[in-house]
Amino acid sequence: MLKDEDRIFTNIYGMHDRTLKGAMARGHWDGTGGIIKKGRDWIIDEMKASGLRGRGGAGFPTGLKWSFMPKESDGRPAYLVVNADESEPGTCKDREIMRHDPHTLIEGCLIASFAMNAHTCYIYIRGEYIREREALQAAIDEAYDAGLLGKNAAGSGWDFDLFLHHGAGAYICGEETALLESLEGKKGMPRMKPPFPAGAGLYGCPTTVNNVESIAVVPTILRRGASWFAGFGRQNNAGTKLFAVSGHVNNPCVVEEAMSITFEELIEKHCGGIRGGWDNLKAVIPGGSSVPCVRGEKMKDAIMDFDYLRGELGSGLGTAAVIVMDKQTDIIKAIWRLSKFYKHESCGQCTPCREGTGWMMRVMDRLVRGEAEVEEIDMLFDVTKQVEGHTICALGDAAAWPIQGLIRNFRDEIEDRIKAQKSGRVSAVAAE
Ligand code: L3W
Ligand code: SF4
Repeated sequence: MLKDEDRIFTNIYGMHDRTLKGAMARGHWDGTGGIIKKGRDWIIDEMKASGLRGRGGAGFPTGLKWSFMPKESDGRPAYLVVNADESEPGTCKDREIMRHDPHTLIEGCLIASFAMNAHTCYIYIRGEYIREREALQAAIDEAYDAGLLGKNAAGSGWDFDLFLHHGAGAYICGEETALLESLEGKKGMPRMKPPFPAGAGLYGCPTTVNNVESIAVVPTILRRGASWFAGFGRQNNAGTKLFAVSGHVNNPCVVEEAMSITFEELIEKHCGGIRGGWDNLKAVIPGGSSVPCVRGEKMKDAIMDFDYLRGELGSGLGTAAVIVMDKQTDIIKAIWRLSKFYKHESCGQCTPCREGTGWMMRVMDRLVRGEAEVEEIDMLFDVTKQVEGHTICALGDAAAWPIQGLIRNFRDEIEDRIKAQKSGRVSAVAAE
């Protein structure tokens, strides 16, 4: 279990003073100007050596991403944009950072922006996060008043402005290019990539979009050293990580742990065990709603990191939003609900996603009630394959993968329900 002194987020439960005074007492903003004076190359090299992989779902190496930004200005301004549009079902970790530990994020914005030659950073925060934006704005105001932001920020010699922008409630604006469109005042519709934002992002200028957690861990990594951070987890899966555990555990929580902790340890140490005991575990979605579910019996010894969950279990760490479902769960209905979500949130600009999400949801709707033919299960799987990889952004994949996970892992349950319906034995759960 991670020791308290190795936790980056020292106020994740809001037990301490979140103001600048409290943050400084907990070690934030300590020597920030000095870190910046070590220079861009040093910062980016340290971030690469730390092994930090993006915490927003894709796990792309953060230092490498920063290195894509132009080293010298070509006349266009560069931007850092922080993706605080946390909307992935099950995901509620960035919320805790912003409302209880906002200075970790603000300090990270300054250092990361400097490393990428950006004098301006925007934090795009989910519209529904009203308390979080109040906390964050108050912290930004305090930082300006203390000279930590603005001209010669934190005595670094770097002029830096930080703006908080409120989203308006669309999940798709969490996709990085849709977010940039929205920030520019347009409809939040994803752009084709390439070009990646590092080449042409906000207002056509070099831009890096990073998740809140990815930026908030930067100051501590640079203060304590890349090798300290790289010492947690396994090779290629380094660091500490916020896990947001929800569903049928005795104590749902957000907790910072070492990457590569086993699922069993995570649940037993922090969540009070599975409701009804381990024999009652049915399924887990280990990384937010976009990754496939895994059968409970495969999860107990699972290593909670990018490579194990994808490589060994065909799922993913995603945002580390761990959704636990016990045997009382109607798993078909749970995945149907996700299908409905993705259909609702599709921006509609590409046909496989616009049409496919509706199509998949309607078949799922019938599967929940058992009112389908067994052959339709394969047909539905086929449709998910037509959507996957054929769309502009990852929402199409995100809609397809949960259904693929359901069919791979719980086909027997779907078939049983269809057979029960045909023989007039439909279960009370399914008929609700
Ligand atoms: C320059 C290249 N940049 C990649 C950059 C790219 C992006 C990052 C990762 O989706 C996933 C999605 C969700 N030159 C580059 C390059 N980049 N190649 O690296 O890119 P990518 O395409 O792998 O992923 P993405 O489009 O950022 C994120 C999944 O995460 N997810 C989480 C969703 C989370 C939320 C939330 O609420 N926080 O919505 C969960 O699984 O489905 O697959 O910056 O530009 N050659
Ligand atoms: Fe829009 Fe869906 Fe296409 Fe993404 S995949 S651009 S959400 S229609």
